[in-house]
Amino acid sequence: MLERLKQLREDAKRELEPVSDPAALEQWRVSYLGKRGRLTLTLRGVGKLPPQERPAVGRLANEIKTHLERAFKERAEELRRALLAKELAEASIDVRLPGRQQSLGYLHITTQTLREIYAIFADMGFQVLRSGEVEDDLTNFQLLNMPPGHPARDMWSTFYTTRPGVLLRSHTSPGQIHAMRKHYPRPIRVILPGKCYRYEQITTRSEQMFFQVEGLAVGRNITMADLKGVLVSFVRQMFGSERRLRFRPSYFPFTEPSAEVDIDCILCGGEGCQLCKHTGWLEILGSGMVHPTVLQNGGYDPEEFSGFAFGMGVERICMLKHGITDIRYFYSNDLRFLQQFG
Ligand code: 2NL
Repeated sequence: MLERLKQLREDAKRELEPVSDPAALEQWRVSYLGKRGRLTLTLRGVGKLPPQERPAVGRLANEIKTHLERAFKERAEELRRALLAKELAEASIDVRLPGRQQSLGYLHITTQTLREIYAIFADMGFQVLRSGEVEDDLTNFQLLNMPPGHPARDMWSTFYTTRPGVLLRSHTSPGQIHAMRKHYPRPIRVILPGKCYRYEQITTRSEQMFFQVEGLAVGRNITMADLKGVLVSFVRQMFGSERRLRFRPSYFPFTEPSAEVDIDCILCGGEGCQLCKHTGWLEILGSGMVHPTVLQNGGYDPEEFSGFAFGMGVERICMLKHGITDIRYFYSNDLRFLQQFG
């Protein structure tokens, strides 16, 4: 029996020698150490030996078992390393190749337009001011000369929150009230950009969220000539130095008098086309002299101070400038649109 075991050990050693792949190694393991392997069967037979032979045979068999198990583990590890080395050698990285080009990000077309507007007004002494998108009824409407029930409130379909009197601002004008209350009694020259919200039918011309930029100047001896000068300068820098402007009487509750500003159509130059609906003019912003009641609500005495204000839709300005025909492109995240401005 001892001889057979020693023979088994020699056989196992010899057969393991040429094993060079995981499948052959597994086969070797099964044939010696598996359930029906040679060593396993031998160990099972120990019980049938005469009692005096059992200890020596058992000891040797266990020794061989430990030995073969260790040999198996070592060879498995050797094979794993050899395979890894082979893979590394074959799939080596060529460090001399150029890296993959990283694409740089760019600003959204709305942000680019906003920054153009800031730059033009900054040259005329206007500071950028920001205020919250959530407002109260008092600041969004009442202080802007629209008491509860005022018909002008129907110009905007406002989003109200579940908290009474708290709403999403329907225009940037409430920010101007904050500006006046903060800066009184100093003169003011600010522009106020930001998101506004209106519960409206979504069409090619209107989204429920859009950007406005409002401007406000308050001081002594400010007249409508100042309003005109500032707006003519802005429009010509934004749309070209040859632009003609038309100030058309209009109505806003917070200005008196009020005017809407048109430019001669940038497509047809005033001849009449689809863009200008054959009028020759494009409406680009609303403006006026700050209503005395609104000045007073901001803390300024209308007998001593006067001011002008204006407001424009940023996407509309951008659409006219770039010939964009549908406002829904702005925020639907279609890269085919956005990348044109990258
Ligand atoms: C438009 C017209 C406008 C104003 C906004 C304003 C603000 C204060 C006082 C007076 Cl605190 N006016 N803002 C004035 C005239 C027109 O916006 O069509 N915007 C898109």
